[in-house]
Amino acid sequence: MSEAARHAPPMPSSLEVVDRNGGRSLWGRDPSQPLSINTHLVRWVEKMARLTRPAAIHWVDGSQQEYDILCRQMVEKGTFIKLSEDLWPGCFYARSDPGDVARVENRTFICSHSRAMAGPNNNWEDPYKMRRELKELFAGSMQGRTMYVLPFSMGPTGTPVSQIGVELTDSPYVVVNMRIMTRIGLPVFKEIDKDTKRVVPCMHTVGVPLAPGQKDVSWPCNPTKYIVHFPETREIWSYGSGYGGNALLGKKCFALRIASNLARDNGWMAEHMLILGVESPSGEKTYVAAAFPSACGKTNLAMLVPPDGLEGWKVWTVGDDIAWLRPDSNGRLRAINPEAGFFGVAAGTSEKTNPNAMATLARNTVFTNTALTPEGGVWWEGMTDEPPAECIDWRGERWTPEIAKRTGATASHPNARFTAPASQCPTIDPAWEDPEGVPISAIVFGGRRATTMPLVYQAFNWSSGVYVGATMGSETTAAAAGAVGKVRRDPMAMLPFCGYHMGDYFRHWILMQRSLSETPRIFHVNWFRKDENGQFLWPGFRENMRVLKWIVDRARGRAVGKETPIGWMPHYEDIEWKGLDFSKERFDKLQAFDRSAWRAEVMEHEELFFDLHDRLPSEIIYERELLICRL
Ligand code: O2Y
Ligand code: MN
Repeated sequence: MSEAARHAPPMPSSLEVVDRNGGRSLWGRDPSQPLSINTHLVRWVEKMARLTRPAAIHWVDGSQQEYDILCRQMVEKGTFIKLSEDLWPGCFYARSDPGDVARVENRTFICSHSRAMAGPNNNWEDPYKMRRELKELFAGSMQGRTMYVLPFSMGPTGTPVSQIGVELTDSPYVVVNMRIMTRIGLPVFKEIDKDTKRVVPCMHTVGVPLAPGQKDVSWPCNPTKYIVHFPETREIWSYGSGYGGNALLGKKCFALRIASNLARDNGWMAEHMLILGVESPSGEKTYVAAAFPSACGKTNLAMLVPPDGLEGWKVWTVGDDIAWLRPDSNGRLRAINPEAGFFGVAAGTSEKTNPNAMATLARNTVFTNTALTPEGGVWWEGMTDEPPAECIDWRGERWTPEIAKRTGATASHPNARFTAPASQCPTIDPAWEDPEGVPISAIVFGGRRATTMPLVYQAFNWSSGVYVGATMGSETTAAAAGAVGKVRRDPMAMLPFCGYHMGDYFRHWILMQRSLSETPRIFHVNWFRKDENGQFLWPGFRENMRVLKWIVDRARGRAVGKETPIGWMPHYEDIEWKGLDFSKERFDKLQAFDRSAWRAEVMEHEELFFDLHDRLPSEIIYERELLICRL
């Protein structure tokens, strides 16, 4: 227990707690009064308040009025800066602590009963030992702060597909961001009161208790961080960070790590995938789910604008990061996006690369760790061709292009983010909140590969497709010193997010076929293949629509392909080239199947499977053998 917590006065019961920022008059109600009649919830809140000893408890109703007051309070405290209402209506800017800028994978734990269940892909700790550690850390951790009781629904509230959590957090930044990213407040309490669904308890503290009279900082956080999941009891405990996936517990912690466990046990899938709908000129809609590791343009693909030459085609956005997929009563795989907002990477987002994202984030958005312009706007690298003459960088220092040239400092942090409502996306699919989900015809895996991987190929069948996903990899960029060009395996882009043993996860994928009357077709794409001079062979961005069209046509059984040892590939004439001058010679380079490179590739797969060997499904081993034979 911290020194400050040891000397804190005894915690009053929740009913005695008053809101010191104005109480009833400010909020139009007494926020310390429980908004749920669920006694389990009320008792848990009381128990956690006794542990963390907050100065006040605030039950979150999720209203616009409450959101506005929290934002105003954060402006007063210096956590938020209100952006120019003329330029960025309804938008706020936050600058994090420089030591709290991204997910902390080495501090992320899966505390299943046995180490084997977490697998070599996760950091494991004995759950009893971890609980003792967490109890110590959380004791008195919210002293001097308000504990927000934040109910949230992943998936549309009150629908059979949704999952409910309650996050107890001492961060108003988390409450405001979660209101954009998930569905929160009174309708969720109503669901909890029905007592029909198990609620996932999520504990979160920034880990900076305030002694009486102690002045707060604008971004409190603790250098010690713990992001802990208990898969069997479906609990999340997060300590020390206020940033992104570490603190917005509905996202990676719940919707992927805990949900992957729920999904395995209940016959569905929780995946790190975007979902998009491709509409043909005749109005036919085909939905595709796609998994890519970070920095491969997932948000851009989800919001793609078809290029000149493909007039009449349209891409609709269902989600940009997470998909929950389940078979319907006819055995068709359907997907929902469990989120309600985008927590997108700012860097590189522009009118050119993603006009739909720019329109989405133009209002009612929270920007974190971008640069702040003198006009009260935001800027980030890649947003415009010309940088601003000067601005304040993400560390709060004066920044000019000259300073950047001299010192190499970027104005925004590479992981700077926008938190924006999905409903504001111009291409949001009319069915994006349909609890039935959208029918998935194709699943796409992809990575960043300079060599070996063609632009696109289709796996032969479900189990060979699972092998393609299981072995997918991406090259590390120059940002990772000493490791440039090294292929890092990231099965299904789930390595940091699978809440159990990766071998069991592959088995779950293989077994899902049994619940499907027709499996989605599985593809692999690579937008990043380079020629012998190190130049990208494919223009990417909007032109990716040409590849999507072939995928859709294949999934609908009407496009031709040629058989190769790795799968089906398009001929030159199978791709729609209208509006793009792209030679057959260049296409052949892009699609080239290099037998010796593939032999080396398949040898590298062995590395991935080495750690997983005792729980690898036999189908994966057979698929590898078959691939080797074909090579
Ligand atoms: O917590 C962070 O630093 C962001 S991580 C993130 C955010 C949105 C979507 N995907 C990711 C990711 O790491 O895959
Ligand atoms: Mn992601």
